[in-house]
Amino acid sequence: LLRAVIFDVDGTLADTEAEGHRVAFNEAFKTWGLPVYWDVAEYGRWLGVPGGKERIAAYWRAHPELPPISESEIRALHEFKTRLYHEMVDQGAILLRPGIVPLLHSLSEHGIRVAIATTTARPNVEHLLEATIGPAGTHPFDVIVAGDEVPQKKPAPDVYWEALRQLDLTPAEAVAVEDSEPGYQAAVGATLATVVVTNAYSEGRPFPLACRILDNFMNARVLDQPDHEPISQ
Ligand code: XBP
Ligand code: MG
Repeated sequence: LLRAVIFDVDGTLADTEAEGHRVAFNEAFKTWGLPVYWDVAEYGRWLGVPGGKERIAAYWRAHPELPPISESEIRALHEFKTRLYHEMVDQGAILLRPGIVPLLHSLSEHGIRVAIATTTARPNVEHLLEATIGPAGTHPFDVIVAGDEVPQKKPAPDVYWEALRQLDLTPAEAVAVEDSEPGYQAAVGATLATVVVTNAYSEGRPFPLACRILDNFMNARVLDQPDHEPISQ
């Protein structure tokens, strides 16, 4: 029986990347006098590296001509980027994807719990939920697990295993909702039935093990079928 739906955040609950994280990274690079600018297409290529600090490190490794950057500088740069991202989110620059709020209501009407398994840091999720749903305590998510709280970020399945542990459920009792290749790999790796809801970055990519591929949440609703296809268009 389906007992919970575990959502990814970036790209799934909200389109946070192109006009959110990307803009904050670029602003941070500029403020620090670093000669790096990620346009939408370039950023899309680096989204294959999940995790902001990991993404910066991978980019620097691929560009030896850049001034060297230490691990502690990456941490500080990323903290600065995170503050800029929070300001953007707090100002209402990022909205939930259309259809998410009715879907959350529909799940709760069916007694299905909702959780979050994300690569990004917990405060990013809290700022986003506060700006879009309401102050702490008003959002419906029972369990939130963030990337820095598990040994390995996506595409490793750790964040999904930890969400299941905190929900006290088996993989057969939950469904994951993801938007990207690393997220899909993490969810499938945790043996979860996985619905992929694509966005501009993942549209048209193959997700052979997904139980459903949608391109938006507009007509997503709960079917609560035992065959693991609870969300349908
Ligand atoms: C999201 C990410 C994150 C964000 C930036 O992946 O990979 O790194 O791009 O957030 P997913 P941070 O949607 O699979 O969770 O800078 O906080 O890492
Ligand atoms: Mg995502």
